[in-house]
Amino acid sequence: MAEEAKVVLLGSGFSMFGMRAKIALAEKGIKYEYIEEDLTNKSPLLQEMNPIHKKIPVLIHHGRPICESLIIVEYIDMVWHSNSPLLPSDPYHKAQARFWADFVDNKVYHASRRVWISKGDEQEVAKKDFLESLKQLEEFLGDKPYFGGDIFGFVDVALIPFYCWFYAYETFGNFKVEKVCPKLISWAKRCMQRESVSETLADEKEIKGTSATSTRPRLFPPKFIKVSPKGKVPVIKFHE
Ligand SMILES: N[C@@H](CCC(=O)N[C@@H](CS)C(=O)NCC(=O)O)C(=O)O
Repeated sequence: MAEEAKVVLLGSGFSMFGMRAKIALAEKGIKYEYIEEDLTNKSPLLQEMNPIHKKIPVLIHHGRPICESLIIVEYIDMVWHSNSPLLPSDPYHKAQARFWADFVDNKVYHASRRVWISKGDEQEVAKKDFLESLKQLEEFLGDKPYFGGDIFGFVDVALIPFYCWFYAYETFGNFKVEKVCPKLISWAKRCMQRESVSETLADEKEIKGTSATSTRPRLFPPKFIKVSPKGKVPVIKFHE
């Protein structure tokens, strides 16, 4: 592979956003170099490639950076469009998929983070918001196998990384997603049958373990910066 044509992904630990990019690359069968970032000591490469937000994931293709996980997934889908399409070609269905992926970021993620970092009454409100957002997604899913219909696609990629975080949210918030959203859990188990997903998602107990103590608000403490033994990525580098 010519140096400039190389595909490189900057990711970190248990990031659900990084997992989205990994799943999309795996769905397309793209070989890439994975670089694990220490977010407590960001590399010059990350700062150069994402000078605005300095966040992972960043996809580097032909030496050029693409930032923001949903934009990365869409880029991967456009560049490698001949196999496993993730976004529908129909403009209305495409707009709908983008709407729900945005909903995952703006509703599910924010509520889940509040479940994670808060306590008491604040956590009760966060739990309610989190479950309500999942319920709305479950209603959109309906009886379809995947959010877009019969084919695993964009909204599935956007949401499924959160599944490995459910156990931690449930433990800290003392609730069960399955009780409220059984169809959503069946959908998640269906997604887990795909190698792209099962090989990417982190171990739920390991995720919960990162937060058992006062480190909870720090999602990615240095000692947990490692590559999951399940992660089958072509090249792994660690920054010193
Ligand atoms: N909206 C961004 C969110 C990315 C994000 O929050 N990344 C976190 C890791 S999960 C990060 O890099 N945090 C470092 C920081 O905030 O300094 C996306 O979808 O890519």
